Amino acid sequence: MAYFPDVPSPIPFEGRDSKNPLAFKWYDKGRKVGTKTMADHLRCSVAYWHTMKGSGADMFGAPSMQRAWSNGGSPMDIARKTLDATFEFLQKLGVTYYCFHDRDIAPAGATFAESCRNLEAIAGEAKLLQKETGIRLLWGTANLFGDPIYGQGAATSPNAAVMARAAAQVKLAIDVTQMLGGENYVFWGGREGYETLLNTDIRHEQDQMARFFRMAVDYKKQIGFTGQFLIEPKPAEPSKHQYDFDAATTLGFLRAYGLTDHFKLNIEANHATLAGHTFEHELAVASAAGALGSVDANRGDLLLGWDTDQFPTDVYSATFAMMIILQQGGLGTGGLNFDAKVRRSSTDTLDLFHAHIGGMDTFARGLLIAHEIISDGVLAQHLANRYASFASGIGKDIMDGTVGLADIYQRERESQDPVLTSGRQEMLENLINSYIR
Ligand code: XLS
Ligand code: CA
Ligand code: CA
Repeated sequence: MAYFPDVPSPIPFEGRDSKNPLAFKWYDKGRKVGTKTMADHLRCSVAYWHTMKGSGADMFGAPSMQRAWSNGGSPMDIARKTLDATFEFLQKLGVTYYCFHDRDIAPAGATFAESCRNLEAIAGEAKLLQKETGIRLLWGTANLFGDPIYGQGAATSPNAAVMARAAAQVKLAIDVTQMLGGENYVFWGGREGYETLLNTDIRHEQDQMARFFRMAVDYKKQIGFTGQFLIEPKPAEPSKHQYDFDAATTLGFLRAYGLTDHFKLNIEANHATLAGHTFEHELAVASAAGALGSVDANRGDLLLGWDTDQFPTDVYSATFAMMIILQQGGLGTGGLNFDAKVRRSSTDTLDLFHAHIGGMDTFARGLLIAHEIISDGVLAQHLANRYASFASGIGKDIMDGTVGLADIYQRERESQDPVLTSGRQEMLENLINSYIR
């Protein structure tokens, strides 16, 4: 315990009136909400890349954060220190899960073989720390976007040698995830897209992507990996057009290639807004398809058009998210991964705690409100009434497939006009607000 000496272990819960910045106001891990504890509902997770590896650097400026674990010694020494700092951070925060990319936890070597050895070595040490602390891996993934070889795509590279390298990298990342008991494995295709049609064969690239996923599915079966595969949609950035644009596009792709049974989606709030959707829209589309697997809990900025990956603070948005999650009976093996980074000007390690406390409190509050709304059943009642006309008569006949256009035409010619009923949007919005107190 060396990197966060000023932080209590674990961060206490002090309740809504506390003014202590190093205490939870809403997140009370053992508190029962319905049949599960808050910790079991939310399954919070820390993102290794932002929290432990983030430096504050941006396109206009050098790193702004000096982390004690990021300096001194060889790249492998630094990787070991970072791993120690991670487990200290997780224990002090009182969070059970973390997520990583292969290149977050272990440095790339001079050759691919050396990169693989580095990863195997650090993963072995992570396993010991997990055992010691009870901390678990929510998901692992491979970084298929940082290395310049992936500049024109990884699975969808026009160069077969690059696609093969990406496949090899994913194979080891899945092995390591399995070895660490990872509960999911994520595919995020930041470079799986294109910049210009002048050099791109979309059909070929989509066939490649499907083949890549199929090989992963086969491999998963081969080694008996029981974690859930997740695809994380994002419309753009770094690619101009990304093939996994949003939930609906990704589901369509999986259906087209017969892959639906093997994947669920990891929905990120900021990616939803970049796609021109709300966070809850993406969650609802995934959930309606039975494919909402996990969540990257963060937010964008209304006024900035890129992936700012900020910590979530919007109780309203968290309430909507938790309503969808509760209605589908939870996230299963998934969780809320805070794929979020502190701002460049938040330069202290304490800021990392404040940020996660805020995110966890926001979702804890969203959970409590959503649970109350659902338990009261008012919204459900309204929804049932709104579609009630399909329970009998022509509505039932249409949905049962017992009538077609000609039958309906005969009937409608002699019928009275439909009676309009109000959608009651404002009343429902007020109702939601009445629960946020
Ligand atoms: C980037 C993505 C990435 C994935 C994991 O925008 O959010 O961090 O979550 O590769
Ligand atoms: Ca993400
Ligand atoms: Ca993101």
